[in-house]
Order: sequence, then C-alpha cells, then structure tokens
Amino acid sequence: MLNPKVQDALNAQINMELSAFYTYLSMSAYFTSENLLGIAAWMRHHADEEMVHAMKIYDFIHQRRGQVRLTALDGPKTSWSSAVEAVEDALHHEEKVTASIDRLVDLARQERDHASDSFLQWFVDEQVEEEAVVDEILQQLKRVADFPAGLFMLDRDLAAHGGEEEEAEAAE
Ligand code: OFO
Repeated sequence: MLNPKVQDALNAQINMELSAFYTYLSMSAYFTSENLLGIAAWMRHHADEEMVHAMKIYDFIHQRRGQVRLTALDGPKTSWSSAVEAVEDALHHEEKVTASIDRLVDLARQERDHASDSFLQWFVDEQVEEEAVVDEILQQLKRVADFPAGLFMLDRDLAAHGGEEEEAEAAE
C-alpha cells in the first residue's frame, strides 16, 4: 500500500512532468515557427520523454495499489525573445524538477517508504542527464547566438543527431 503523503507528492510530480511535456511541446512549436526545425525536433522528442516520465510515476502508483489523481495543467509560455531565452527557460524548468524530485526522496525516506525511495533513484539519475544535456545545448547556442551561419549549423546538427540521442536516453 502506498503511503498517503507520498502518494499526494507523486501525483503532484505527475502534474509537473506533464507540465514539462506541455512546455517542451510549446517550445517545439516556437522553434518551428522560427524555422529552426532541428531544435524544434529535439524539443518535441524531449516532450515525449517527459510524457514517459509522467507515465512511469502513473504506473508506479497503480503498482503500489494507490490512486492516480490528475489535476489541471497551467498553459505554457508560448513565445520567447530568442532561442537562448527559450533554452534558458528549459534549464530553469529542469532545475525545478530536480529540486522537486529531491524533496520527494526526502519525503519517502522520512515516511520510511523504501519502495518509493528506490523507484525515485531513477529520476535522481535522470535529472543529472537532463540538466547536462539542456545546458550543453544552451552553451552551444550562446556561442553561436550572434552568428546566423553558426545557428544554422547547430540547428542542422540537432536535426541529424538530437532526436537519436533523445531516443537512446528514453530507452535507458
Ligand atoms: Fe526533463 O525531466 Fe522529467 O521533468
């Protein structure tokens, strides 16, 4: 049986992961409208990955004979002043998710819920990767921000490899 406090926090985390899905999808739409189709594709793959995260928690709650309670999602931001600003937002979002996962682990330990603690370790490791990969794209974007040709090359590179990397990560 799932600890009620942990169950509430896991349900809140589902909302956060679905909000991340919504945010990355909105970023994908923004980059598509900016004709940066490689970054748009990367964002869309990443949105799918966030849905996988939400569903992992959804399935875990059911496995523990708990109750999934879905709640309303806030509308995501829909436009940014630059590619750098959008990816900075993505990084800040990942940092918030990391802090939320850390609080969940603390709660699971406080409640002596060892199964949830063990389950959440996957997310702890995943967030290290998530922050690193978003930060890498951000640093590359900052380097080419004032050079349209550089931005074009980076976009093409992400179109060729970004989706594959995301898929490899999602399969882990
Ligand atoms: Fe981007 O890791 Fe889930 O939220």
